[in-house]
Amino acid sequence: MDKEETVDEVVRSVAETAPHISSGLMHRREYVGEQNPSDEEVREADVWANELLKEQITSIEGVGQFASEEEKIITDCGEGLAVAIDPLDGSSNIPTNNLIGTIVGIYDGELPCKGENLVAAFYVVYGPLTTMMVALNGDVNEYVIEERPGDDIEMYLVGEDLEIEDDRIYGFGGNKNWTEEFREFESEIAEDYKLRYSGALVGDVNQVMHHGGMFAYPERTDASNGKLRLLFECNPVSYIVESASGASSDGAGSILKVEVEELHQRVPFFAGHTDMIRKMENSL
Ligand code: AHM
Ligand code: MG
Repeated sequence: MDKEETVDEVVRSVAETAPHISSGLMHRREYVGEQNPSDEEVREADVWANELLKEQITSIEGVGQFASEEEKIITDCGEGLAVAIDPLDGSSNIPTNNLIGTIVGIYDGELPCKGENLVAAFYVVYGPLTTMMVALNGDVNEYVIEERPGDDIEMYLVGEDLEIEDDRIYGFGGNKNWTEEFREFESEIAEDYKLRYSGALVGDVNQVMHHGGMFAYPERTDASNGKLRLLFECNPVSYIVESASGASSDGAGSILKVEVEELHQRVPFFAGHTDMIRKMENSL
């Protein structure tokens, strides 16, 4: 299986799994009493979605490595591309039935490696509809995933070659522990833009993809690298945003250029309209 076929197969298999994840949430909303490698409480849904996706992805012939936000170590599964996932992003939104998602990065390189090695990235949003935003070969397309009778799925193209052109909204996380500098930057932004923050990266970035604007989870006074994980969240989202003519940043430059020291490393994260990201880099 060549690289292109492998990427298509990963996209297809996650799309096929998505309706099951969405419908299986109902009985898997509680905490299991364990913590993930980032020391966060895990819900049954996190574990279950990870198992489902891992089984699908590692069985694809052209996939050689699999890593997950929910697993300490990398799984070797043959020769080929490396896939890193956040199986359920925003899982604190599960009890309130707000948005959650799945984030996937497909790297042509040995994990852990830089975002520059990404060859494709996508996320699923489990909302009133299940949608998928796919960045591949410089284009970003959005699909609605619909389950057909008999377990088949259909991917309807609903947005083609998306570009972040507007700058209408902003959503910044971690506000209890912002630095003074970031607080000042936020007050300037708040004068001109409308606040939208959901607590799920996929939901907030999806709004930026549609309405234009900027997402941030910056350094916190109690956590200098913020909260979000480079390999599983920031790299794939940055690849999508940059493919849509937007920009990503760790405060100094593109997230995709950030050196990797460890699999579960966190990084201050900014992504969205290029002018807003440059303004942030000049202000902080
Ligand atoms: P998760 O993958 O464990 O759900 O954590 C990541 C989430 C992101 O989706 C979101 O941007 C952030 O955590 C929200 O954090 P907070 O609850 O501090 O606003
Ligand atoms: Mg996440």
